[in-house]
Amino acid sequence: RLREETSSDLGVINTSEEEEVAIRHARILLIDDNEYSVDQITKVYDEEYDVVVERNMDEAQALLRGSDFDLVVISLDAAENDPLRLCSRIRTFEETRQLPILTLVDEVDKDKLMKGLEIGISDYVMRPIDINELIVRTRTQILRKQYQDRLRHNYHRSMELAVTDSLTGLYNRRYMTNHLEALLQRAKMDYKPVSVLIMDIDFFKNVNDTHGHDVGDDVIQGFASRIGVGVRGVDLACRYGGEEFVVVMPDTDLSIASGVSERLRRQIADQSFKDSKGMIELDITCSIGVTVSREQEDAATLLKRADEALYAAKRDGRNRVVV
Ligand code: GH3
Ligand code: MG
Ligand code: MG
Ligand code: MG
Repeated sequence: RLREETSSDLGVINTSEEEEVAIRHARILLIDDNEYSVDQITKVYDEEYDVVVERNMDEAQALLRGSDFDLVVISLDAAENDPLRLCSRIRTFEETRQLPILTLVDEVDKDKLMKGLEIGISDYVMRPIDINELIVRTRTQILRKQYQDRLRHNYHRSMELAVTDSLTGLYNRRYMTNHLEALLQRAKMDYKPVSVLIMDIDFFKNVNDTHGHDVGDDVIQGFASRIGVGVRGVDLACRYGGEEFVVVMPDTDLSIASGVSERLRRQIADQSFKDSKGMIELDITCSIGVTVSREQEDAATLLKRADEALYAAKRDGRNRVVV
């Protein structure tokens, strides 16, 4: 009950059934050079997990950095190698820092255990191994790891949602405005032109009215991905409103920006759009207003001037770029 409440507070939806499925697919790396114990452990693990056995510490380290394990089980009394050094490396490297480490340690080797705990091993099982204890401690570590993965995933997802538009995957208006504001601040110190273009699909209401809102959405998505392909990595494309888009181009003067605008306009006009079912083919055009920053200007003023240019492009007959 307590666990359930904690989970839902954090926005994590999980049923115990889902957890069971996840745990059964867990991947374990077992690092041990004692054949008897490898045998004993893999017999137990094989029923529930994907187990990879490695006897050599350097090989193990390479394996860990290259693939996605849920748990590493390390024997601290591996004879020829230095298991504690491996533990410490696992804790040092970014890719493996979060990986749980379960150690197997001889009852008489309290020293090694203490060092391991200092390095940050997650748990241990004493030799001679009590199988039931091994099963429970293994399971607990895997559940914790998978729970943390879900939290991390949800965190990244919510960060992404805060800055992007869900239909197109482009940045949202607020993020673009902040970004533009920051670029203009920088431009105050060492003057570099920032160009901005606003695009609006021509007669888009007709698309919705004739084919429905879903087809309209498909066109918006297709339109957005053509913008994404058409601009440089340093340029920032955003969905500004319904079927309006803004591209912010740092260190770009007006002649380059109008060139980019003209290329985008043609990329839209020259190739027809299809709906997601592939049933409908539509010829779409757009109008573009483009402008460049002036000294001491804020984002709102710059965007307003681009919008006025867009309005002029509409008034002059659409499917055109106005500077
Ligand atoms: P114009 O050439 O003057 O731009 O004509 P237009 O018909 O495109 O007019 P306007 O840009 O003012 O209107 C855009 C329409 O886009 C209005 C709205 O119903 C529709 N729209 C806005 N957001 C969405 C959306 O997310 N999905 C769909 N399908 N339609 C949208
Ligand atoms: Mg309009
Ligand atoms: Mg429009
Ligand atoms: Mg519009």
